[in-house]
Amino acid sequence: MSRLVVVSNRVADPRKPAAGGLAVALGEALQATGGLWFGWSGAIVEDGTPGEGELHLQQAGPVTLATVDLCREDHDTYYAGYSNGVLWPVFHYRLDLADFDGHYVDGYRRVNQLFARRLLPLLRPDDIVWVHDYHLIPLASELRAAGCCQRIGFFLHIPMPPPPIFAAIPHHEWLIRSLFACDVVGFQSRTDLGHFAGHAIAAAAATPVGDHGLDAYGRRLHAQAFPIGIDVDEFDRLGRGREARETYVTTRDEYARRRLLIGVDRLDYSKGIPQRIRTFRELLTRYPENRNSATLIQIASPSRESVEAYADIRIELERLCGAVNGDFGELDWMPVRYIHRTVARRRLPGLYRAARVGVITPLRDGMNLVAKEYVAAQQASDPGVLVLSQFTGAAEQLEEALLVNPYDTRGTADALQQALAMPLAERRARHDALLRRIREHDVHRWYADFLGALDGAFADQVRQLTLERRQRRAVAGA
Ligand code: ADQ
Repeated sequence: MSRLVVVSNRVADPRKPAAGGLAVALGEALQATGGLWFGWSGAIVEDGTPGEGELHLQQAGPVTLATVDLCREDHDTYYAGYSNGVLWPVFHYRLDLADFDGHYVDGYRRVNQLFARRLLPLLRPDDIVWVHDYHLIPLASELRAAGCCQRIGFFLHIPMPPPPIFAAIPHHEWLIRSLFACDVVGFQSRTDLGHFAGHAIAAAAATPVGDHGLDAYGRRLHAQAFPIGIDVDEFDRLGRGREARETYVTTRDEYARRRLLIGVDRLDYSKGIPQRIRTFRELLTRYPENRNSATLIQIASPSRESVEAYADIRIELERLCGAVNGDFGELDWMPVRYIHRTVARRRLPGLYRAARVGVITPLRDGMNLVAKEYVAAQQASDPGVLVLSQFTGAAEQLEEALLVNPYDTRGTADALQQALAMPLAERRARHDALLRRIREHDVHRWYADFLGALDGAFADQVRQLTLERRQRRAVAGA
């Protein structure tokens, strides 16, 4: 049968729990088909040659992990420069933070060519290739140029900006043309899909065909929204585990006299963390009954520290948290607990469950899986309330959350107050509806729908094989 080949900037061993939900879920399809996962090894060779990098092959059970090293010049231009200094800010609508340095794009193209050169000899004729995210937009066209005929899909995990913002990228036409080398292109939301189609029609004279087709550059592309989800059952299992239960009990006991609000993010300017701290300050100012009571735990894991904009946000955040704690804190109450660290995945459900309010307020986010994890971790009998930014992909699905505009400090503070005061019956009704949607659109459905669009027969085989594997695991565990 066909084999799934996943290509992404970084590669994870799907057998390791620390790999996270997406790796575990993709790992399921990879393991079922004896697949291949290809990407950067994470190693930077200081004096290496641009466009060159050693290939490493490693077996992780039935899955082959194939990784390539990058030299310093390629890392700084492809990864830090073009991917995270141009594409990430522009795709999150932040033209002000983009650094359009002309030579970044050369490194970006060079590394995509390197990946195509290293990957092509590993491919079998009936492989299904699934490329992930903004680092690898030109990969399909580089593969085609080198003679690749296999089916290729591409999924964009981050937002697709509106056409006028996208057109500010000097190489926007090349990026769109590259995507037309794929068979299927997937987006997180209908909004993102609309932006892509709008740009393809306006700038590349693409013609819409049927529900999902776009014709341009002599090819037909299937473009569709495939909202990503979480593995609800895996998250349930984590939540019942010892570490999650311990974390829940410790946190609940320590804050027994307080009401907890929680934010969990990578420390990234797109996540709106400084705005969140200002909103929390507004809550304490406008609703003084929360003083000496409401406590915001903000976990922000270190991220992309070699990119300048990320160092700036860290300083801003420390200043803001220090000011709130200085102005409002008491000897026995610190309003904001800011933790600049990654929390072990096994502990996350316990932390979410202990918090009365999940504050997920990015300025812009492709989906945001933390919002879904927060809902999945709640106790159905006494659930917390999700306050969610209207600018996330998740907001298109999670209508029963309290949807907010994170730029509107006052309006968001009012929503936090509403969440803290919400009666049990309303909390239950909202949680019940949210959980149903999260279950319905879980990560299994996401990859099954995407693979189905790419190759229906292959998707059916994967479904059958993963079902059999799950049944075998259940029998072995019983
Ligand atoms: P991210 O921007 O990384 O991903 P998100 O979806 O919020 O964002 O989180 C992904 C995972 O990281 C979640 O499982 C979460 O638990 C974990 N995580 C985040 N912060 C953490 C922390 N401080 N400690 C421990 N774990 C943490 C990109 C896009 C998103 C999109 C995802 C998936 O930017 O919009 O939802 O890909 O497509």
